[in-house]
Parts: sequence; structure tokens; C-alpha cells
Amino acid sequence: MQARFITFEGGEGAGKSSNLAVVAQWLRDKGVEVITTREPGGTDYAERIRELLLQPSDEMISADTELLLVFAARAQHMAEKILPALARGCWVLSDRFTDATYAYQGGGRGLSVEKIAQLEQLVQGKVRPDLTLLFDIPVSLGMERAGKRGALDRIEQESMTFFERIRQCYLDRAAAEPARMAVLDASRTLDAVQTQLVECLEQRWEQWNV
Ligand code: T5A
Repeated sequence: MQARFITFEGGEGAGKSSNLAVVAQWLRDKGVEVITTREPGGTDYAERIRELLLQPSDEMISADTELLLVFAARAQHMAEKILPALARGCWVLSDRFTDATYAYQGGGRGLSVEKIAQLEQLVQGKVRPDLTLLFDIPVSLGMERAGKRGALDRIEQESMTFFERIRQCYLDRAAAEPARMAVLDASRTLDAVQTQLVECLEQRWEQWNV
């Protein structure tokens, strides 16, 4: 079977990382070779860009700077990790990808869809995820879960309205692209979320095997 590219999206503390591990195991049990990765980051160089993006800073970081850093990290991630893995038949699971840019830099920071789409084309060409799992959670619950981890990073320090716009942008994208994006109710217990997740995977697995 052709290697697939699956991305995990959602607001802060939605449970992406916890559920990515479940999907990786589910696929490995099916005999599929899988790598897991994340954005921003995924390679040594891109992880250095991640630090620049997420470290709290007294200096104003412009929205365009943030956007270009996100795509600089993504260009490295694509070239060094994602494309070589897919080419050798290995599935790639990424904790966030370009939907996060539309949601955070577009919905959150107010940058235009056109500007983001231009960079998406430049960096990714035709590469898009085969499946995007959107873990949808009310902002306050997600922040409560994320907050238990300790100090907030530069983006997590933004306002509730910023994160409300992000949530709405994700939901709008999922509504516009239902064949690619599956929405999961991440406010439920971890077991309940994983039940939804496995149902979704079983359905996709059948489609991909035809
Ligand atoms: N960013 C990223 C951009 O601005 N633009 C971009 O283009 C990209 C790619 C990255 C930051 O960068 C920004 C977005 C982000 O601000 P990140 O590490 O991906 O940072 O971001 P976070 O969303 O902050 O990651 P989190 O670790 O907070 O969230 P997860 O992975 O969604 O959640 P997870 O699995 O770590 O769970 C959080 C806690 O909740 C518990 C877990 O055990 C954990 O303690 N939990 C649950 N508890 C109860 N019930 C459930 N169903 C639970 N699910 C998880």
C-alpha cells in the first residue's frame, strides 16, 4: 500500500501528542512502517527554529516573521524527513502541519489565506496530508490541560480570543475539506476519544486498501 501522510491538529492541550502514539501503534499492529514527528521541528535544524518561535520574548515578533519561520522549519522538515520517508514507503505521522499555520498565523494573527497559500505552494508543491485528525476542544478546557505542564510558551501566552479564532479557523477548514479532515470531540475522556479515533482509522484503512 502507498505510504500515507497523517497530521494531527487542534488547539493547545487538545490531546494530539497522546493520540498520535495510539495511531502509530494501531498502524504498526497492521504491519505498517511508521515515523512520528512534529512541527514546528522534526529535525535538529527545524527544532532550533522551534525554539526561536516558542521562547517567550520581550521583543515584538511580527506576524510575517512568525509565518516565515514556520515555513523555514517546514522546508527543512519536508526535505530532510517527510519526503524521504514517504519515498521509501514509510508512513509519516506529524503532530501539526500546515493547517496549524492557517489556524494560528491566519486565524490567530490575521494573516491572509492567500499569503499562506503562496508559501504552502513554494515549500510543499503538491504535497498535502492524506488525512488530518482535528482534535476539537473548547479553548478553556484545552488551556486547563496544557497549563498543567508548567510554564506557558510564547504562543500559549496569547489571549482567549486569539485561541477562539484558531478553533473556528480549524473547524471552518474541516467543514470545507471533509474528505481530508476528520473532527474528533477531544473534550471527552481519553478512552472515548480513542474509540472515535479507531473508528475513523478503520474506515480510512478500508478506503486506502481498495
Ligand atoms: N504553531 C505550530 C504555529 O503557530 N504555526 C504552525 O504552523 C505550527 C506547526 C506548537 C506551537 O506552535 C504553534 C502552535 C503551538 O502553539 P505544540 O507542542 O504542538 O506547540 O503545541 P501544543 O498544542 O501546545 O501541544 P500540547 O502538548 O499542549 O497539546 P497536545 O499535544 O494537543 O496535548 P497532549 O496530548 O500533550 O495532552 C495535554 C494534556 O492533557 C491530557 C494529557 O495527558 C496531557 O497531560 N489529556 C487528556 N486529559 C483528559 N482527557 C483527555 N481526553 C485528554 N487528552 C489529553
